[in-house]
Amino acid sequence: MSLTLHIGNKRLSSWSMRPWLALKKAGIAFTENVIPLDQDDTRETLLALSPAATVPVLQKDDLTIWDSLAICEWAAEQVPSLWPADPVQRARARAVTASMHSGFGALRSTLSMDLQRPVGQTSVDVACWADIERMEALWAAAKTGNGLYLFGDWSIADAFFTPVATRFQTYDIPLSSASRAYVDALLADPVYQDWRAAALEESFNAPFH
Ligand SMILES: N[C@@H](CCC(=O)N[C@@H](CS)C(=O)NCC(=O)O)C(=O)O
Repeated sequence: MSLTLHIGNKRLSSWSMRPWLALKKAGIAFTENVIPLDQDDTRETLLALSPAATVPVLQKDDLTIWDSLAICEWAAEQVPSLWPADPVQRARARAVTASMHSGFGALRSTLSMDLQRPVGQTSVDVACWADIERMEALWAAAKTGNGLYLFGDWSIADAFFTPVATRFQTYDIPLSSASRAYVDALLADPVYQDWRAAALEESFNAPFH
């Protein structure tokens, strides 16, 4: 049955990127539909898909799933290796993912994702610096083993932090060497590189983002 992932502008929509990466990594075939944000008809289009009126939205037959984390959980039901196999590591991966999903508001609003923005610093207030420090502490506490990713093989946790990696790069945020290595690994990933290449090609005007 056909599966469609509705997403926002690849340049800007960090929430859309997360399930897109997870579905690609899982090898789940889907059609993508980009809904340009901030257009006159954007809200109407989003409301026709779900009451949340946000992207991402996954549609499969009569099933509609909105919310990035819910979509990733659906994908992990099809392909369990999207989470670590070990139950303790899986619980930890879910905890850090949930922390990202529900928090880090200062970081998200100050360092908004913009894959077309030239690299360069911006003014960062105390709340945002606190989030950056908390993010690095979270990564350090979560890191398991010597691999590139947080929990050994790539997992949904890494999907949730890939947009953060783009922000740290775009805004030239100074990081510990361990955080820098993690950021570099996420940004070198070929699946993320596919997303980025499409983002660089976009020409939508999104005045409120
Ligand atoms: N908690 C939601 C947040 C989704 C969200 O806020 N998406 C933004 C785009 S990144 C959106 O659709 N905003 C509506 C709009 O801009 O009209 C999720 O995880 O999917």
